[in-house]
Amino acid sequence: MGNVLNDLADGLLDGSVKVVDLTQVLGPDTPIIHLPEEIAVNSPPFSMKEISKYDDNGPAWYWNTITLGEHTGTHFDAPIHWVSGKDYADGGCDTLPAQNLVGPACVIDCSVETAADPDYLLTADGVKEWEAKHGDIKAGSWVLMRTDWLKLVGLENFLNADDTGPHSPGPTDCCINYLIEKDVMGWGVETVGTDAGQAAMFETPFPAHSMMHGANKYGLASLTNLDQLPPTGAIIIVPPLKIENGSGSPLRVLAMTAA
Ligand code: 23J
Ligand code: MN
Repeated sequence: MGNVLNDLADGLLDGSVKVVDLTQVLGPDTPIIHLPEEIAVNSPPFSMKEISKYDDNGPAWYWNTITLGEHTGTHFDAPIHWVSGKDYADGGCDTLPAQNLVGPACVIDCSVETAADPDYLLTADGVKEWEAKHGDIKAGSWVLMRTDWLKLVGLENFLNADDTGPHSPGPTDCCINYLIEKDVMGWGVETVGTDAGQAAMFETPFPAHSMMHGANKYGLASLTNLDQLPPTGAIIIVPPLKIENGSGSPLRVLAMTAA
């Protein structure tokens, strides 16, 4: 135990521990969730305005002002994002415990199912099947749903919406209930939000949001490159910006894996 960080340091230096970037590029083309205008105000897209670029506005420096919603691109959902989690004193971006922001990842590969059906839903039985192969999910783990979504549909079709609404994969309410029973730390996906595209119409609407945040647990959305992670063994690092009373934040998500 005393040598665990020394071993990690050696692994990082000799390349036997690989760092994988699970983050999408954040820019004007970053897909944003679109909510029905009758029920909700939508988030603005990302935008960037130059302050100076080694010019009259700042001779030796380049910097920009950015405008974006908290839930833009690869981002973290804090418990206070949802009404069910609003009263957790440690449920905001500035109050959640740092210890919760680095941990093991269980990666459930749903890429084949999603390629066959963009509305694919991972069930509790699907999670149990994964556990039968890869071992029980430990309390405090992050559970990540691999769908290869960006590779499958591209940035232009990321929301995959038609006149029946968005079509993208996600969890069932029973799946989320099972993960809460397992006392996971959080739930991450490669789609625009932690719930399926059709989740507004579920019997329990938005289960990943309502139930996970109701249990003081976290979400990660618009992850990418989950195909580069093993089913178990990776460690993810997921600290949101320390926004005062923040409901979530874009972040850089890094994973450490054995090369
Ligand atoms: C607000 C309302 C509904 C949803 C969302 C945000 C997200 O997906 C999000 O980014 O948290 S479903
Ligand atoms: Mn969000």
